Amino acid sequence: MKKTLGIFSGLLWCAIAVVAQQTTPNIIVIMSDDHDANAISAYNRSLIQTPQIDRIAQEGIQFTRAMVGNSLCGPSRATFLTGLHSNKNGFIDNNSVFNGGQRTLPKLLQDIGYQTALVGKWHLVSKPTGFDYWHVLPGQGIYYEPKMITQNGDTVTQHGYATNLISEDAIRWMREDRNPNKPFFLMLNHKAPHRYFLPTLANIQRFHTRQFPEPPTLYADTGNRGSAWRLQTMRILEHLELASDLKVDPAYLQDIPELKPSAAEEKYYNGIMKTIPANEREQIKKIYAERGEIIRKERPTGKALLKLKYQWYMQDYLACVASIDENVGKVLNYLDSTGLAANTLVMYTSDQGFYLGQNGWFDKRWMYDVSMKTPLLIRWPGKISPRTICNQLTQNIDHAPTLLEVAGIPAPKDMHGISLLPLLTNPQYQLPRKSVYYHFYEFKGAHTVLQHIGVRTVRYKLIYFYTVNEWQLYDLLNDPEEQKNLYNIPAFESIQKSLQTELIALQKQYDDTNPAAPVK
Ligand code: SGN
Ligand code: CA
Repeated sequence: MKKTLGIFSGLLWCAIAVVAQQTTPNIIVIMSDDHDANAISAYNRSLIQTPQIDRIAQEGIQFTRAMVGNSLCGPSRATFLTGLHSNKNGFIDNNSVFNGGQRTLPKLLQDIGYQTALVGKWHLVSKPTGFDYWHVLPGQGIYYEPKMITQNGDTVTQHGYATNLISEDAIRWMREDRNPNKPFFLMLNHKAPHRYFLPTLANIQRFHTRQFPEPPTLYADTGNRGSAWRLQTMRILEHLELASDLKVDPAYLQDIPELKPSAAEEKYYNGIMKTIPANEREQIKKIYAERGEIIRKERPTGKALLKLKYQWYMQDYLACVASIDENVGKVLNYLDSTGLAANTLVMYTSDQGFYLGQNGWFDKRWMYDVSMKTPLLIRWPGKISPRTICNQLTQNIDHAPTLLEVAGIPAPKDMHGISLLPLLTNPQYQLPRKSVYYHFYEFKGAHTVLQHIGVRTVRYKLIYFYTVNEWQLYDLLNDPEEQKNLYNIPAFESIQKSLQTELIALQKQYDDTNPAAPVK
């Protein structure tokens, strides 16, 4: 009798194990680089249609207040992997090296039986750890004929266009290499639409004749808003380069002293053009020659030049986004055609937001919503109701805890984020959070945005540029563009005080001792 019971309980455990295995969801995270939410039609229909990315929103949940804690590539990715703000995971700016020995999301998933894979942008300098398979771009990577680092340390040139290659490699891995008896976690990280925006021929053909609405602050005067605004170098007019960024052949610019590209820029232009396959290169150059002809004919300066540069920037950036959208479609179709879709959570996000002309800028870094906000869409059939919209404050520290709970294990208590799992299955659920914290460190280097910390609630934002002792306070309800600094305006005194108290509390909570003393 005892023996029979033993066999019976053994069988029962096997059965439970099989069911558990079948129901443990696969997880795919598609993370693009510098993809602003306004360039996704689920968020804003005025710039581009992205029907494939929109499918994730239509069949799942769309977050409208998804924030990052440090709006820069490496720091954002390090936070994604660790569930920790930069001060605790150690990757504070793009000059950092990721400590791959630390606890990460993929390692914790491996521990519970997941097979893990990473394809595309990595940008954390040290070799990836915690992934059973990885195949990554060195540094920023390039669009055409990108080099990729393989797991045995070789750097191999791939033939084709990075956005396609990365998706195709991810699909190949799912089809050929993964163990079908294990759940999987796949990170599919695009280089696009990061600078220097280089679209496919088909997509620049679609976009080069389009004109896009100008943001109301495109021509704003940015010289009179304090030290940080004065010191930034992210103006489309002066810092977005005609030859390298906008592919105007340097031959058109040689005779115009104020527009003549530097030797480095010219070299970069020649280098990227060479990467495009010869048969497409001539057609692409022909399209870009239109820009050169306009420059030669009109010799635009000031506002007229900014007007042109903005349109050309949008054409190229959005054409790069169009390739991402096509490739999201390929991944979703693969999941549908194999039946994997039913048990696979798909997340679409970016490493941060991106300026698309607001304040006359490109790039990110600031705690202003344009760059602090990132797109976040999640589809999980049978668990998340279609067309769910969430306006609650979330942050990229939440991703690791959320995905661990999705996989069935509690998040470690010392992760900074909060699991969004209860919210995914019940949109009425209120997250236990009234504010999010921000700390940007990288002043030296590209775009020179001063270091700052701050706190954002649903309604207000307080920012402290601590190296120059300057504060800003915004009412996001009445001033969503963050144009009117309310700091030290008597009517906002009590709000200011309570946000300062909240900022100190967050510094303590996350043990962020830089600046060493809590502010004020
Ligand atoms: C490079 C870019 C910058 C960009 C940073 C960080 N310049 O330095 O424009 O802000 O990367 O981007 S480039 O001339 O090399 O393109 S991030 O997304 O990797 O953080
Ligand atoms: Ca980025």
